[in-house]
Amino acid sequence: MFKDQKICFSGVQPSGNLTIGNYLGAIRNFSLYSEQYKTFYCVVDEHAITVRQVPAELRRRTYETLALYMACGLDPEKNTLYVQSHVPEHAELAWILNCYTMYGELSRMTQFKDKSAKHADNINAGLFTYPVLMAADILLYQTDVVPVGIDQKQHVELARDIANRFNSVFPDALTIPEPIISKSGMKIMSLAEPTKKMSKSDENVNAVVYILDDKDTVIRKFRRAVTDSDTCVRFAEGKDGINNLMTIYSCFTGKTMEEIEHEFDGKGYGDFKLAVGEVCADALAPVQARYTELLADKAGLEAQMKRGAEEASYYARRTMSKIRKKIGFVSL
Ligand code: ATP
Ligand code: LTN
Repeated sequence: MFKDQKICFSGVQPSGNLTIGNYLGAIRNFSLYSEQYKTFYCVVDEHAITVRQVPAELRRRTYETLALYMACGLDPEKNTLYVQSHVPEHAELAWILNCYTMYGELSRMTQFKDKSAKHADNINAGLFTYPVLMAADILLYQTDVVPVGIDQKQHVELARDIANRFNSVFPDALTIPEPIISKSGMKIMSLAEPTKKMSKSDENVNAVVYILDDKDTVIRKFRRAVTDSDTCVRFAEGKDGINNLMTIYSCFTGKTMEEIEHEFDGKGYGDFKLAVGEVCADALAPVQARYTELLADKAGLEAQMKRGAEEASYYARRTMSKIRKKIGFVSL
């Protein structure tokens, strides 16, 4: 292995407006790793085209996602921030790993099952092999840790299986990555159907709080959040709506569930929902201000994309030249 430092890799798709699920489950935690690891945070535009995208929107969201990375506190001096399609080795390694991934393994992926139900008119091969591209993203950098939300754990485990299989044929080719799942496998749920993940591609905009929602919108969405007919704020089995709001409140304030129960003792759901809306809106305000500044400077974002791609390419080329040799491709 060629490494003198530990590597951390993660990615977010520019497939929609980012939600507080993406923020709390993933992006907010990314900056925690930049001291201890060499960090790569990628805008995975090649993943996004597994479902139909409008080209102009995909392009716009790619800039926006990069700007949001930076607005959420990722310093480009300390983290490699770049766009997947600018480093063609991702797609190249994905092809190779396709030949070391089994049909049965891919058929078991729950995201594939969900997405193929949702896009029944377009179950393309890319949607099916999506986890192989994700494995390539990770393995290309000889990654040690992958911070993701719990919904992606299965994909990181598949990346480990693929890497182990590849290494059993070509010893020491790839580092075996570990997933890092934030705070007790935290998963932020939809405000309308709290048994479903909050997802940026949800058609019901009231089910989702976007990082860029203004204060009135955030407060209104939380006010309308589906709860239960009980009146007391407590974390308990079957109270999915309240449990979700308590999780969100806890993430933004750092308070434990017991502290929250105590704080809202004797108060109703209305007061609690307003408090959740306020802490959320207040936490998002500085991110939004910074985002607006960054997005206004398109040339600055492009310069960052370029620099990030150059940094990432250096590592990507090292892995690919090693892999090409091991496999038996002729090098010139
Ligand atoms: P889509 O709705 O397009 O499938 P998504 O909202 O799930 O997308 P991704 O780009 O696939 O977002 O995910 C980016 C990161 O955010 C991943 O690490 C994922 O685990 C995390 N994430 C997404 N939604 C949530 C959520 N509701 N709670 C916690 N983490 C989440
Ligand atoms: N599949 C992920 C996004 C993603 C990713 C990655 C995450 C693509 N490549 C590599 C971590 C590491 C998703 O849908 N959230």
